[in-house]
Amino acid sequence: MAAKLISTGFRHTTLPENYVRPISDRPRLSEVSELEDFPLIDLSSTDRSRLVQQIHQACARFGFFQVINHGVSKETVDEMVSVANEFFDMSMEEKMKLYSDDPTKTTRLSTSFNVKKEEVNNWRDYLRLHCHPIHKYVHEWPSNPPSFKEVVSRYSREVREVGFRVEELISESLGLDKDHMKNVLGEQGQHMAVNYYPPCPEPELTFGLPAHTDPNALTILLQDTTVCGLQILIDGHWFAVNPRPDAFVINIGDQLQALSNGVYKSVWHRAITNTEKPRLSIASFLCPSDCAVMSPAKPLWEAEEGETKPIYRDFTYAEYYKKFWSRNLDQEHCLENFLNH
Ligand SMILES: O=C(O)CCC(=O)C(=O)O
Repeated sequence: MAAKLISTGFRHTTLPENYVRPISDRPRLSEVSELEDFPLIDLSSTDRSRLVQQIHQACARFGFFQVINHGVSKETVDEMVSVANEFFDMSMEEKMKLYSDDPTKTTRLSTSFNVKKEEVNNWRDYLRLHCHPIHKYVHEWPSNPPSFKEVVSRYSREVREVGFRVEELISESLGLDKDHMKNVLGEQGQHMAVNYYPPCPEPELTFGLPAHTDPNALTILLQDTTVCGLQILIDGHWFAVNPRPDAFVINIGDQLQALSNGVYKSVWHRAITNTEKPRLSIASFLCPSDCAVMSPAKPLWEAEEGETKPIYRDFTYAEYYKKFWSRNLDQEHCLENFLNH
């Protein structure tokens, strides 16, 4: 069923039928808990070994953590949020110029997740942009609001640096050379999803985004500071990750799970909706270069007693990405298709 943009400003009083999930597949919001011990990592710390240890614990246990003092200025973050809100506030006519449901397009405004594949739609519109190398894509980006290109370029450059610093810490935390991940991932691509979840008349019946893992290497998420919505699955239970204004939420994607030979987890997460307020989130995805070969780091499996091969077979990121988008979002963990048999 072809879904349409929902960032129209129109307040629905009931949920349109194509968004209603079967009873077995609903958010069950009353069963979600607060996450008390969600890791908070201060990137300005000069105690490197403690930072590395904190990263290790967070990635092995949660696959998710928050970073503060990350180096992206408050001004840049605030301007990014403003420009994103202004974008979704534009007229339908203006927004439809960018609409596409073709996942191979490098700049597109779309809705739900993958409307060509899914049976039930999700209560989300999203602007998807490729951000690196910027000069290759910036001409495709929206020209309105007028400051869009300048603000998004600055934001994505600064976020990229945060990602690289975290990748170094991740490498070290696995006992690898600090440049290991950067070297394996090659010239990393960078995509952005600006997610907009309008108020939803019946949040118990649908998702903003259903449970999924991220197909890339590392995700850096800027959450709306006032509206909750992100939830992560830990030991079979859903927990809310409530926003902290000065923090990014960072999570391990499928590729870092593969490269760490499963030591670090690419954890299921989802976005839920609410009746009151629109919610904005901005996800920046660092992606391996298409031809980078994802090969679990040797020291992580060779050291295991009796292990003669890694959990995952070698694959290129291009192969993985194609597989990911050929599926529906909430199927099995995509990495299960790449196990070493
Ligand atoms: O909106 C959120 O908090 C989650 C976004 C997300 O998971 C995604 O864009 O892949």
